[in-house]
Amino acid sequence: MLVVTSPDHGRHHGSEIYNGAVVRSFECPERIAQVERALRDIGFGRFIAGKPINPRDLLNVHSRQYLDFLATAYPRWQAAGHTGDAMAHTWPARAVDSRRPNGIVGQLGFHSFAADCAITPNTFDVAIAGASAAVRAASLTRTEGQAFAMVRPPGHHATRDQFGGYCYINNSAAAAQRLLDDGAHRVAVLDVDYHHGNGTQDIFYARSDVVTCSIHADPSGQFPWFFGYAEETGVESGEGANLNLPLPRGTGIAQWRRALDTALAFIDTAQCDALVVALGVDTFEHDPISDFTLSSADYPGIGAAIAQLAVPTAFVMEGGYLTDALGRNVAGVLSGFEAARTAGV
Ligand code: OKP
Ligand code: ZN
Repeated sequence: MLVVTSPDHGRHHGSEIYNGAVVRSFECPERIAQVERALRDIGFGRFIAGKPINPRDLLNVHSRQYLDFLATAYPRWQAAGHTGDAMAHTWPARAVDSRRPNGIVGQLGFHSFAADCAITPNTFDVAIAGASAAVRAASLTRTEGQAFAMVRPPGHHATRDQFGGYCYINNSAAAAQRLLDDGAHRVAVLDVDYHHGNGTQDIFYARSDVVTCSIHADPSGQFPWFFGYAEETGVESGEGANLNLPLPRGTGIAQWRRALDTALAFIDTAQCDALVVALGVDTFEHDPISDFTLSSADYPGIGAAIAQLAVPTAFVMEGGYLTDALGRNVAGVLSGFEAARTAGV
């Protein structure tokens, strides 16, 4: 499988509020270093770097105002006399029609929804490079059949105009849109990360040309708290094109696999001719911020099941925070997928 990299990802490492203190984020450069090591150890894939992205690929999934904000937020933060990472501390909570303030601190709140997502000097460049790799992986599925975008920071929580949950640019959404623009008739995004893919849901919520499906922890007890419930099914022409499969605390592989079967049947029924897998492995039993109980031995079977859809497939890296196991678990999904594909089953 082709592995598309974002070589300078290590230039971004944010901070987050955790147990009442600001700490370095769980979403760290070592994550991708581990994935790369695990893939190289088993001789998996051919590595190529992402290419600079066409701005169109970003404007399809994010507003220009948001992209301009992200691009200038750090210098504006500094110019306003602040130091350290740019972080919001006030949000337009429950105010649907909030005005957009002028000041940098107010705009940080306007364009974000969580205190886990700081902007560092290089955050914008690194987030864009990740999206570039995701879009390139999507394009290459036309000739390759499948590809993996080995990127960070993740993207599935980023909405059209808000960052949060370690995500700034929605890499999986940009990949899905690229597949459409390359000629797919309908694209599915299957989000297997432990957390609900609220950003991807948001971006395509009123559309039927991208079908979104997320298997995740019940948001009544887990981030992103306010999205991810089963009754969120889409609006307007997107009605019925979003499927949320929330699962309880402690979910293990048997229950998780039943949800995957439901997801795959939903995608199959929608007659999608291309697929993006938002690949988080924070469903792992020892993940430090999650509470599902999947084991490393479970991941190859997940990849093999996804291969049954038999459509061009772009895998895009999302979460997974036990760095020591991240590589093994990602390699498990990808090699399970590839083995099933090669066997043609
Ligand atoms: C991103 B992805 C604050 C806790 C907030 C947010 C989790 C984001 C997960 N310290 N944690 O879906 O893996
Ligand atoms: Zn996650």
